[in-house]
Amino acid sequence: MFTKVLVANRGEIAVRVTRACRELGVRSVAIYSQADKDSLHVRDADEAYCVGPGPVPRSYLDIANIVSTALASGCEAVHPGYGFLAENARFAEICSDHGLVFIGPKPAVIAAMGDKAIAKRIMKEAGVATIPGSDILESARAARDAAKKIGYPVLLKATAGGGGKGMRSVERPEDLERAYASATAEAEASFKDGRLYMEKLLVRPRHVEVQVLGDEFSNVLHLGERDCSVQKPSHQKLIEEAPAPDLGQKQRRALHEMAVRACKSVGYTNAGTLEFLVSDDHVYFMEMNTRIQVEHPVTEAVYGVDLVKEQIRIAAGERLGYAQEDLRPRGHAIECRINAENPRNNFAPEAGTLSRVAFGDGAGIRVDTYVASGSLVPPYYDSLLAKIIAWGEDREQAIARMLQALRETKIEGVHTTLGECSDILETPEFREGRYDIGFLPRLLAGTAALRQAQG
Ligand code: MV4
Repeated sequence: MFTKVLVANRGEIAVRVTRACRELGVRSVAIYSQADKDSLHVRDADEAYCVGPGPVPRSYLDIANIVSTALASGCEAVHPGYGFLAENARFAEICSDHGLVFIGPKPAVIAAMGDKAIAKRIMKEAGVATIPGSDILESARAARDAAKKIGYPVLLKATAGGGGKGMRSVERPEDLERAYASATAEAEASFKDGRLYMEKLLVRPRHVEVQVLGDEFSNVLHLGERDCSVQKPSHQKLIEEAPAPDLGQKQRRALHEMAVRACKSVGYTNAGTLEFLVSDDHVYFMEMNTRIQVEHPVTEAVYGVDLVKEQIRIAAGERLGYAQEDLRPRGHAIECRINAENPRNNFAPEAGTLSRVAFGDGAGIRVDTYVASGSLVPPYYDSLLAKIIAWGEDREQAIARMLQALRETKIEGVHTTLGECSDILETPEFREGRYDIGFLPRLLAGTAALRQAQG
């Protein structure tokens, strides 16, 4: 095992990784920006070093500074968390060039999965179901031919994309040229890569993803699925749960089997997530994320596995200590993301001082956070303040425990998503587990219209 690990992140995930290090008897080194100097992730670590000013490119993305800090402080490995440098193949490569273990998959695998069109091609060749569509499109004219073959409606996607940037749905041939132009322009502006590919547009799909772990000895295990269909119009997830409600045993098995097969075919190591869309009883591979995800705690709650500790053990060259049949899910878990943002203003992020922070607790409740009363929320970073995770023997108990924990939680100083999370959990669609990716946008449009009508 390592003796010292640098945590190349901030916020709740830096706190989470630092805890995993401590539990493994590994010393942790925090990095922080000047804006984060009083943050909890700094106080929790054994050592902490400032790597630059608040703006992300000058601190948490400053590769030279971070690698130098890891080397100067005597670290053997770097945990990237999620976001920032977590899926930067060049960063992983530079770490390894300097004798540092990057806690994640191999740089070539990160790079391949980062290109959505390449990832899809690899998965298709591995026998994983993919959404009917085209390869990379060379021109608007190629797009027209592809759409004719696929059949309208179609969806243009950016190969460098993810998160919906550079994505356009097209209902009719006469709309294609304009959609192609605006999608490629947006992709070019966002990623400096305007390449697009096309897919059949799925109607009201659900977003279901599978957690995997692979060690350095070609062992790959899955830890079931999560439903992450509750997303804001901006494609940001708000509520996730495990297992996915309303999924047949046949589809569930197909998802798990495809995820493991996909990982074996690319030589996947460490923790990863395969995203699928589920529509009309069909499951299709969409993207693979080569990092630990925000919503990993719902899987931990149901499987009784510490995924971050597993990441560190795998990177240190240890074998997975159990087989697939040893992993048995138990009960149900739900996560609510508590963000510092104003739901009445398009979820605009808010910065400020938190005059009061108190989280609900009780049986089955876990809170992952980096804030407490008096904490400062800087303006430069992701708005996630805390994740509340509720576990129950069944879905109904998990929902009831979550609602109670949300009611008990008090955050003053900024607007938050606490109220929206409660509202969603109270809807019949959520309670019945019958929701798709359009659920939250429809709900928000409905409440906005209602408020307008009431003046
Ligand atoms: C789709 C789709 C429907 N059909 N692909 C959105 C983000 C990007 N990573 C993929 N996305 C989608 N791809 C086909 N062929 C619908 C979406 C989509 C979506 C997917 C998952 C979660 C939320 C979503 C919200 C809107 C659209």
